[in-house]
Amino acid sequence: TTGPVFGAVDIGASGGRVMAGRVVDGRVELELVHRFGNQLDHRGDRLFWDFERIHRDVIDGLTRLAARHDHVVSLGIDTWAVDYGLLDADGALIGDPFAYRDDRTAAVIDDVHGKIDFAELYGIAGLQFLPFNTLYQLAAEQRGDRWARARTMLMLPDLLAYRLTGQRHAEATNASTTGLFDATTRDWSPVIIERLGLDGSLLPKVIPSGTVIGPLLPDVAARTGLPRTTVVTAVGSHDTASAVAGTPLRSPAAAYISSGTWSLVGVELEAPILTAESRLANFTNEGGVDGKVRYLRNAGGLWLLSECVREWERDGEPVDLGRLLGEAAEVSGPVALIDVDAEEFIAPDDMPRRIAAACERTGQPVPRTRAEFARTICESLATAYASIVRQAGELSGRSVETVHITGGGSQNALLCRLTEEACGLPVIAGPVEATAIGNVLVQARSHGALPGTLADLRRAIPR
Ligand code: ADP
Ligand code: LRH
Repeated sequence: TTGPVFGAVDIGASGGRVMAGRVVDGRVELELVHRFGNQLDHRGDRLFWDFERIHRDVIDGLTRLAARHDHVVSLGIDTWAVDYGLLDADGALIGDPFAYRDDRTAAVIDDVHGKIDFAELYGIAGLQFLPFNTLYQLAAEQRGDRWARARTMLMLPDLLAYRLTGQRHAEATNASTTGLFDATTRDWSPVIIERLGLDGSLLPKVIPSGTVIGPLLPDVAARTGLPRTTVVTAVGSHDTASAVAGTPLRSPAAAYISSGTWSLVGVELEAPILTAESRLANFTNEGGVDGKVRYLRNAGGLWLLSECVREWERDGEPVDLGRLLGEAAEVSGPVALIDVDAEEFIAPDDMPRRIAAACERTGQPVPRTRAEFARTICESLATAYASIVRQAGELSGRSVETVHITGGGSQNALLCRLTEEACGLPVIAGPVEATAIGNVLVQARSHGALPGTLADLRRAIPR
């Protein structure tokens, strides 16, 4: 091929991909180069990510990318938020990163709020309460055995970038999910850091998305076959930041739903909303590409379904998701609704039983067939989507007119239809790969292949 190629490494909780992106006639074209599974690693009572496995998959993907394309100019990396690795004084990773579904933070949340109460935290960081936000995870680390050796904290995309380039930075969109970040100044919050008794030197310098981090380390270039001149460019390294950048929002009246393991539902703003009303609605102000604010709610997502499927497949045949959803669409009669946000659904394992128990407890018909479970999940997600879209409009003073669904959930026709009905607004489905597209858009602009503002970039999103 000719023309610059941008490699997008996009890793979600349920799987990762390495894609080759190019700009052809002003539009991004994506080619899947490598896809790999991702899953929680249970070790005793604890949940981890097997970082070396993820790293190997990234290297494999980059090796395939190099075999297919000569002109790889840049790489961008995004992953899910909130999780991190700790480096020791020699720059070595101290053990595997904990996975955010690990419940060890339950013991420290009150303690954290005793040092800085939630209202004050919200006024600075503007984050919705989630028990796994990085600040609670670090508070648990402070009681653990790795803390004494920890010198640097790197969020997962920054940790991968460090492995590829040797450079340590904190990309802003993902730093904004830690709870240690000031949503207004867009830098680490000295107040929160001090109150939590953290050493500020743990946190690397913040850089905005679009910044060139540096060239590949010579051994990474040699191992993958990528040119020594290939650089890593910071993208919206929080996957949801890239997903929102890669959503064809045409006006302030457009809301988005990034629907995957989680559902991220909201609107894009110019400035954070840090009011008590917003706090009580548990809306988050995460940092977006180009200084935008992703004003959204993190709600439960297709994890509910993928965990049911995992359970059913455990001692049976593989489940055909398309067929299951087709049968779910045919279910007639009353359908039970669950609270997709309930903390009881955060942990892995035994999901059908937990869903059935929630239906029983609330006096609703208990799903019996797999199709009924799938229907309950899709109806419950659609109901949550509609209520959050409405709230996002109210809290931000916008009248929402259209709703975009991106990510894996945009392939779920039942979910899209139910969402349209529940919102009473037109739903535009896709792109499925909004995240990888957003990743490529930011790189392409940094390297002169696309011009201008975020609105300009969005015109390059494939139809
Ligand atoms: P993440 O980035 O959080 O890992 P994805 O955006 O890749 O998640 O979405 C994964 C989810 O998308 C799956 O759990 C599944 O429910 C849904 N999905 C993926 N492919 C399809 C499909 N062909 N039809 C319906 N749903 C799908
Ligand atoms: C989606 C996501 C979401 C976070 C969650 C931990 O992949 O990054 O934005 O809230 O994972």
